[in-house]
Amino acid sequence: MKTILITGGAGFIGSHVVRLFVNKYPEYKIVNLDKLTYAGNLANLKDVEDKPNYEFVKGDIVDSEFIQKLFAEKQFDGVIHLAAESHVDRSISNPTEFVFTNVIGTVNLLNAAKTIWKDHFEGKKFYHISTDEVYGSLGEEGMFTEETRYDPHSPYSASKASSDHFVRAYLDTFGVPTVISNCSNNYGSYQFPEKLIPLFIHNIKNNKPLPVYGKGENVRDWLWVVDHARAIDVIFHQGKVGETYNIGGFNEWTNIALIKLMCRKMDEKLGRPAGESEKLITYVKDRAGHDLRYAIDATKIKRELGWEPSLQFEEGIEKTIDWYLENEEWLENVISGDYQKYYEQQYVKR
Ligand code: NAD
Ligand code: TDX
Repeated sequence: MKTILITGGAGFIGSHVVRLFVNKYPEYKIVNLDKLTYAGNLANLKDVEDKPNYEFVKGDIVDSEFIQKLFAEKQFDGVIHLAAESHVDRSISNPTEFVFTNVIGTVNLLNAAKTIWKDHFEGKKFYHISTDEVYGSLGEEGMFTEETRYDPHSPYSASKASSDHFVRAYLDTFGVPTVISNCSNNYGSYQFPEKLIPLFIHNIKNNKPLPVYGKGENVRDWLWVVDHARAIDVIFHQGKVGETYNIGGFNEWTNIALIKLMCRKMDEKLGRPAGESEKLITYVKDRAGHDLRYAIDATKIKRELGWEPSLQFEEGIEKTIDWYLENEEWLENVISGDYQKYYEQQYVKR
């Protein structure tokens, strides 16, 4: 039986990855390590928490001693590292936290893998999940490929770029078998409502202003989170050590076009007159250093590993809006912080 560590499994993308691996690979033991920051929510994993091949460990990747002990105890065969501070706006108000978790936390995991696996790297894999934001910002033309030079602008993307460099350095210097993927913006269920799509769904529903940064002309390439989890599965199993794979949806939207689409769909779903929700759009001060455009060229992963997105965006956004409308309690609990109590009920009192 293989033991796989997934870090950040209580977060948005991590919970989809844990769910996929626990259900698809009963022969693996999946250990989910998460600090349960404001963004970590064990209620995201209620449907798998009682499975025999799943274990949750609460812990901080910044605590190097704890990480070394955990690796010694569990003897992981593979690592899928998603734990991170992930919100650009928070990185602007508190950059240091991003250095601790995203850079030092990643280096702590690399050190532990290097120590435990020593020179017996065969069959082992350290898979680091990164973002398209490390490549910087595009003008109107072109796409990010795996060869695009790193050019991060926000403290978030600078910390992710730094962690990517450490991951490559540990392969080149110590032989730790690493692989990296850089993905575009994800959307779907269980995303913390500080990010554009769940925040705006919540605000539209509650007739609250929709704060559009700048002119809303920034472009993002959106991918359904379940398709990202599928890509992670493919790369973990078939990706070549030392390689980087870009993952994206070939699905570019200006923020304002996306917001208007959400408004139209929600008018229909909430039985409002056409055009009603758009009145909530409020242009606010732009994000500092706001990258204009991201677009991922995901041809390498399709060519080499056969992965491509499974869901069209119009269908995906529809499903996503329905999920947040149907899971009002999840959203309210996340917002009120009640989900912290969930952890105590589930684990501390057991
Ligand atoms: P998220 O913020 O929803 O979840 C992050 C998780 O990491 C949370 O469960 C949190 O509790 C945990 N965590 C944070 N600090 C920790 C620490 N010190 N020790 C242990 N656990 C800690 O993030 P997400 O959107 O799911 O992103 C997951 C990963 O994917 C990140 O590495 C992010 O950079 C990357 N990524 C995200 C997107 C996106 O659109 N969301 C796109 C590309 C790449
Ligand atoms: O209130 C808002 N108003 C607004 O106009 C918010 C929260 C966002 N925006 C804009 C900023 C971006 O151009 O919408 C776009 C998307 O914003 P976010 O949801 O904050 O995502 P982004 O900054 O693009 O980063 C996301 O994708 C890449 C994730 O948060 C990162 O973790 C990932 O690496």
